[in-house]
Amino acid sequence: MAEYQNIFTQVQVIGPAEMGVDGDKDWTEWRTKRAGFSRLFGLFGNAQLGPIYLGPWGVVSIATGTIWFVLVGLSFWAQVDFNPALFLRELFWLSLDPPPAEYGLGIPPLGDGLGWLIASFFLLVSVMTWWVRTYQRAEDLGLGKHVAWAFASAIWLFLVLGLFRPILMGSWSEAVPYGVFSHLDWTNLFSITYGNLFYNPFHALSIAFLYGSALLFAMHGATILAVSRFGGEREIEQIVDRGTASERAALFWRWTMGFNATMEGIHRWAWWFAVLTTLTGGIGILITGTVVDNWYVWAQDHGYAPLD
Ligand code: 07D
Ligand code: 07D
Repeated sequence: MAEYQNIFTQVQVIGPAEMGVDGDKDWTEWRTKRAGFSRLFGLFGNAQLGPIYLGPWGVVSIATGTIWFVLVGLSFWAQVDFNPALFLRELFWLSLDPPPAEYGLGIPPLGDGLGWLIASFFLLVSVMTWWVRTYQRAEDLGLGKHVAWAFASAIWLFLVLGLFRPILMGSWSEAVPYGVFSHLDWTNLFSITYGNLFYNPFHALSIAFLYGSALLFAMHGATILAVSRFGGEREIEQIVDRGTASERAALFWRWTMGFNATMEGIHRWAWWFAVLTTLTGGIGILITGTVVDNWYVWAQDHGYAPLD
């Protein structure tokens, strides 16, 4: 029996599948009936796959997400005249674009943005229903709604980019195209059009939280791995009955930088940094072109870009 287990030595117990708790509602009914095991998955996480809870919202989300994906794919196929070789070669450069500016918020003809509009509707439904799912699964398991609210922050940026800002600007043409490089070109053009996004303080905040998220994730991941030899990855035990692992982890940081987070608090730090990345980002995008037309000029007006 291995005493100290890590990713390579972990004992993968294969027994009868754990089918989860039975609920008083229709939980069991909406869960798939089977579960399998994968040794490979077991190296990275839990070896058991399934059962998965579908439910009405899940089914709607997967169905509309698939429709979005297929519509974008069909448009790509049509753009290469249904030639598989061209499709593969051009995949990253193909794009389903929003309608041109002259249609405003109106309905464009097919081939001139209608496909983008219809696909967007399905993507919107898919993302929103997946959010409902994160909320309801948490509710049914008696959890807090932290995952749902964090996801809502990402959805906020997504909605600003593809729905709120285009509506405020009066044109779907403002929205992001569906394509690998086309959406990067859009991002670049957005920055240039509005006078360099680096001078948008909310972009700066978003970057600070994004970098901060990576730093916190590295610090937390490293700390827990470093004390896992003392059982530190068993977070519940460490919270309820703080043992030597948690104690050492705290001391490590207090000795290196004078301050240490707590076992609970570190997760609040992580949650807020991640949530604030897209929250501040969404604010930055929403006010671009609607409130501020040129961030460089705005920075000059506010004394942090040189007057030429
Ligand atoms: C690792 C979780 C898994 C998710 C993955 C993404 C699709 C899209 C559809 C080809 C971290 C799945 C992708 C389903 C396929 C078609 C039509 C999350 C993980 C693996 N971007 N972006 C990417 C999206 C925006 C920017 C990659 C989506 C803004 C830059 C991927 C959205 C701006 C770079 C992608 C979105 C922007 C990327 C990897 C929506 C400003 C890169 C994403 C819905 C924020 C990177 C070629 C990743 C890249 C990249 C998807 C929005 C900028 C294709 C779904 C408009 C600068 N973006 N993006 O790993 O390699 O995320 O691009 O808002 O350098 Mg983007
Ligand atoms: C996009 C949230 C929505 C996604 C959702 C997911 C699916 C797929 C499929 C699971 C990412 C839906 C998922 C449908 C499911 C499967 C398989 C989150 C999203 C709901 N920037 N920039 C940011 C940096 C420049 C620009 C944020 C750095 C240039 C624009 C971030 C640099 C120009 C926008 C950031 C840099 C420019 C941003 C994104 C450096 C281009 C945005 C945060 C070092 C030349 C976005 C306020 C994020 C934003 C954004 C970083 C440079 C343009 C912090 C580090 C100057 C237009 N930039 N940027 O989490 O919020 O995105 O800006 O140069 O819109 Mg930037």
